[in-house]
Amino acid sequence: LKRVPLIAGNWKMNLDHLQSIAFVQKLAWTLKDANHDFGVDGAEVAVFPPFTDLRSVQTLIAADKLDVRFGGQDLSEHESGAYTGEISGAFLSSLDCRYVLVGHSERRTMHGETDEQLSRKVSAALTHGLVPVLCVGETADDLEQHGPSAVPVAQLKAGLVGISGSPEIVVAYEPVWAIGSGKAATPEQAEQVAARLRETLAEVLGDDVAAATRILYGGSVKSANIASLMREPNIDGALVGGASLDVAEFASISRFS
Ligand code: G2H
Repeated sequence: LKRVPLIAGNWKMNLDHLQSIAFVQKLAWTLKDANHDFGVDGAEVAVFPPFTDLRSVQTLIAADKLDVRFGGQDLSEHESGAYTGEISGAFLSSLDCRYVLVGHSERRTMHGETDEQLSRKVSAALTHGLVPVLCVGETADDLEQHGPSAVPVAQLKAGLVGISGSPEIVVAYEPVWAIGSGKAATPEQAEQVAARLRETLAEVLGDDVAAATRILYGGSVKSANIASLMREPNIDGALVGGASLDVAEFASISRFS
C-alpha cells in the first residue's frame, strides 16, 4: 500500500494574516516553478497557520486553485458554548481545513493538555471531518528513564481511546529534545520509534489502518536532513517548524532535497 508523503509546516505563532498571504503566494509560485516535482513520489504539502490567518489562506488557496492543504494548530474538545478563546472543529471545517494538529508538545507542556483531553480532541476532529495530526514524543528525561519508544507509544494509545473503525489520522513523532534545538533525531532513531508506532496502530485499529496511516517525523527538520529521513520505510513525511517559515527552504523540504 502506497502512502502519499505529507510535508506539513507548523507556523506556530508566526506570520500575521498579511504575511501569510505573501507566504502562501510565494510558496505556490515556488512549487509551480518546480513543475510540482515534489519529492520522489510527490508529497502533499500542508501549512498550519495561526487561527487568525486561516481565512486569508483559505481564500487565496481557493482563488488560485493552489495545490496546498491547510489546517489549524489546535481545536477545542467541545462543540460550542462558553469556552472563551477556544476554536471548534466545526469552525475549522467551515474554513475548509483538511487537518488539525492535536497534542503538539508545546500544547502539552505549556497548556497542560492531558492524554484524556487529547483523545477527546481526536474524536472532535474526526466528528467534523478533519484529519487529526496526533503529535507524540518523549522528553530527554523520558528517553533516559524509559528508552525511546515507551512514552510515544503510550501517548498514541491514550490519544486513540474511544476511536474505532478506520479513521484517517496522521501521527507525528516529535521527540521533545529535538524540537527547535537544531539537533534532529537520526533517521535510525526516528525509524525505530515510527516502526513501534505503526505496530501500535495495528494493535489498536488493525493492520489496514496501520498500513494506511502516515507517520511523520518532527523536530529540527530541514532540507539538509529530510532526504535521509524519507528513506526510512516507516517515515511518511515531516512536521516542520522553524524551517517551514522560509519559503525556499520549505519548498526544498517538500521535494526531499
Ligand atoms: C516541532 C517542530 C514542528 P521545529 O515543534 O512541529 O518544530 O522544526 O522548529 O523543531
